[in-house]
Amino acid sequence: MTSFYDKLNILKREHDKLLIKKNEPVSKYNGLYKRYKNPILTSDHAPLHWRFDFNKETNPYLMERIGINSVLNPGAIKWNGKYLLVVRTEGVDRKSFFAIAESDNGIDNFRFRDYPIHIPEAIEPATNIYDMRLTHHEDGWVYGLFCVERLDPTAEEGNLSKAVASTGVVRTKDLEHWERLSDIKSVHQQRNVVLHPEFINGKYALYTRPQSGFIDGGGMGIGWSLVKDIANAEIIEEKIINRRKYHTITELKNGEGPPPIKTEKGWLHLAHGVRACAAGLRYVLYLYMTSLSDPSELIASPGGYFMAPEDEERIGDVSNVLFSNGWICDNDNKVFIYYASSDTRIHVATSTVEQLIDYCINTPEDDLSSTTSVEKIINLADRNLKT
Ligand code: BGC
Ligand code: BMA
Repeated sequence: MTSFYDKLNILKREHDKLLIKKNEPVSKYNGLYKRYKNPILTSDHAPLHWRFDFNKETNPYLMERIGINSVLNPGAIKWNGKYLLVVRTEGVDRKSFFAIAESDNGIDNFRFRDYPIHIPEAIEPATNIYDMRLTHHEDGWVYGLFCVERLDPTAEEGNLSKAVASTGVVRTKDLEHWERLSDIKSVHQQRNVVLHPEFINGKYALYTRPQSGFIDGGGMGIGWSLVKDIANAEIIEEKIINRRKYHTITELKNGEGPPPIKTEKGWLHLAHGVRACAAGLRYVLYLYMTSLSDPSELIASPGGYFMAPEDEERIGDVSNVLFSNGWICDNDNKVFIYYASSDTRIHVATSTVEQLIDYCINTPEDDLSSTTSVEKIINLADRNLKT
């Protein structure tokens, strides 16, 4: 029989092999981005020392004591030359927490730090926290805005699914020590709140997602709100800057992804759109641009999705979902898009600022009918066939 220590050595060897596995782009071409073959992080990447008790006396069968269910929806930032992700890590108990994983090249060899992050609790403790957006703000701090979820205190007895989503805020100067600020106050439910990286008229600017209920709640789309004090932020006025529409990819919900990238042509935004169908909710990623002089003014709105779940991405805990709240733009304008598939694992796709702008400006808009959609194809076919 294999001894405890032999089993432990095999476990560690297999884990090391997984962590150093090389990644490569897939060959399928669309000119917009390159997907990579392997997920960059899965639950198997979680450190063994978070999961197994390595002591033969207390764990004679070398059992996994604490299981990790999934890794998903990371915030992203380039930090000291590394591609750093703040990963939503979910245990088998369905509780999410944050953990940093880093890589030198942004496409493989991601490795979790030794300990997950211990986020200081808010005055009103939460049941679950998830989906952090990292913003390196011009005030010098790195902020993390994340969803804070609690059972709705007004839920009738026995209804254990009625929840309230609000936004928690932390900040750090070193990605090691996190200071918790007040949760953002709002009369609405607020998931997917993102801090804009620059001051606007001396104020902090937030992308919001006002809803009256936890899942649908009829919010009209991605909002924009200015707040004076980020340590005690309150969303008072909201303007909808990216509207949901009937029979589009955003019919049921949409939400800002990571903080937008500043380019010469405007702010480049990555967001998710959701529609409901017989199989459940389908989440896809889309892009849009807003003006440099007024980041709340929409200037480009390419129709349809930019990325949707493909092949094995379609399957997981919450199937048919792509979600992204992290991307990194390098000095040479290469963009690393980090996204999770089906709430289960994390992938990377790469593109460039130039390609993404070209995509935003030259992709036809959604003119909201089959007739207008087919006309665009006929026009393009005409131009290609008659020249
Ligand atoms: C889950 C999230 C999900 C939200 C809305 C939460 O309980 O943790 O992943 O986005 O519900 O479905
Ligand atoms: C949401 C998000 C994500 C998740 C998605 C699909 O509303 O906030 O956490 O990826 O649902 O379950």
